[in-house]
Amino acid sequence: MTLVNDPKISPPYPTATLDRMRPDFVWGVSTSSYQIEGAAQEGGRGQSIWDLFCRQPGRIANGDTGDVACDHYHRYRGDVALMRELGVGAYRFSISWPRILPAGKGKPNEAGIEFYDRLVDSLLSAGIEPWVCLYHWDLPQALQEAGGWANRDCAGWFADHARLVASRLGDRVKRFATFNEPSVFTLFGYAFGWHPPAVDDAASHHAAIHHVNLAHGMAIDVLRDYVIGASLGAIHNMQPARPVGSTPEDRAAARMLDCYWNRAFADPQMLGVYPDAIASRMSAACRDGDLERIHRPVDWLGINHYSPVYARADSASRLGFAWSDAPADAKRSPIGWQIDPDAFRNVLLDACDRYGLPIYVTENGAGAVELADASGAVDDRERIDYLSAYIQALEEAVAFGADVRGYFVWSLLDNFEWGAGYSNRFGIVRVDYATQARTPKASARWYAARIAAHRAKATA
Ligand code: IFM
Repeated sequence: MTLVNDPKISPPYPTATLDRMRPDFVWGVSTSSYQIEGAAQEGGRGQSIWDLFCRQPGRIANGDTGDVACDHYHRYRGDVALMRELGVGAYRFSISWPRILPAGKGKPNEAGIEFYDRLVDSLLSAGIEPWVCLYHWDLPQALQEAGGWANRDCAGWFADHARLVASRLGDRVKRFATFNEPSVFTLFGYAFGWHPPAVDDAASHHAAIHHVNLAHGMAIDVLRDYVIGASLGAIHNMQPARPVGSTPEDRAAARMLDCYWNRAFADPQMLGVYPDAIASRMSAACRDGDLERIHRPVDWLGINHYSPVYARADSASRLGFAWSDAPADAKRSPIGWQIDPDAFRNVLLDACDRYGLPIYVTENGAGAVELADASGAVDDRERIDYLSAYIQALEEAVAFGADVRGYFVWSLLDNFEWGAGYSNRFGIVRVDYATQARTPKASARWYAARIAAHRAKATA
């Protein structure tokens, strides 16, 4: 029985009409290496900055680590079969840099590359297009010890990583993204101290931003050279940055958050300039010719979106803003994230106008602290409501002219949710971490039905 024909799909669930979506609209699911692979000490994998960070007391809820995660390294075949049942056309995953280059550079690890070889082959035989992201936050620890993203050399090491991936997978993979959410890992890692390398230093933070941008441009050039028929993009989280209060100071703070969160990467990568408000802060790291090396032609923009972000004024902040929770009266998901599909529609329209590129929504989803029934089933109606409202907003953006060509749910599986460990679940498929059993939730059945409905309309 396929998920779509399962009698447990019990309308009426709210739905978008899907009438406006292109016939070739891509429906997919996303994951990332450290969040699902596990096998942290197997197959010659080197350590990543997250392996060490998770071992620091108090960093991760319940002391969780990605050591085992969803054991996808061993269970990828079953996970691909699940995706096939969902009917997704695409799977976005990331390459663990330390799995294929244990020291970050130098000698490749064949066993690691073979894992991705097998994964790609298994996806292709299931009729699912692999979308590869080169970096989803798990920097090799050896490179961190050499300065990490604060070291300009890291851009070159990343380009070498891109070359290895392109030369080994580029005969079968055509969709590549450079980085996932660079503003998150630079702000959280180099300014707030919430993620590794857990520093708070203005010079390192701005250097990291610039070197990641440089790495993006260099990797795009490598991928173009090595992959025939490549379709290349970059993935940015884009969310409205709002003032939590109505004072001029809060409004100014929100403008600074907007620069760091939404534009510090997308603007130089796609427009060739840093936003005015931070341009002078970037000048120590930015050398002549760098902006041209960063601003390389890409084929699409990946947007990750969940909810608006908020700033408040803080005169002590070197960034010009302090991070804030959403206002108390905001409608929230079970993990406290604001639900505002209109904001999503507007982000898509704004990004389309600003960058003029086809857009793929590379992440969108809802976190929850969920319990399963005795059979492992989860009736995650709130997630269905969230996904439905956001897909509807996407369709509205398309109706207003946004060139949106695909949508990937975050996430296929419950997984390691960074500082929240395994306590926040984002999967449309439940993972029982004690047994590693996978059980599609109601949202998986709903998503499968949406995909099938669109396919039926597109081929009618
Ligand atoms: O789990 C993360 C993912 O790694 C990056 N985007 C947001 C997701 C949910 O927090």
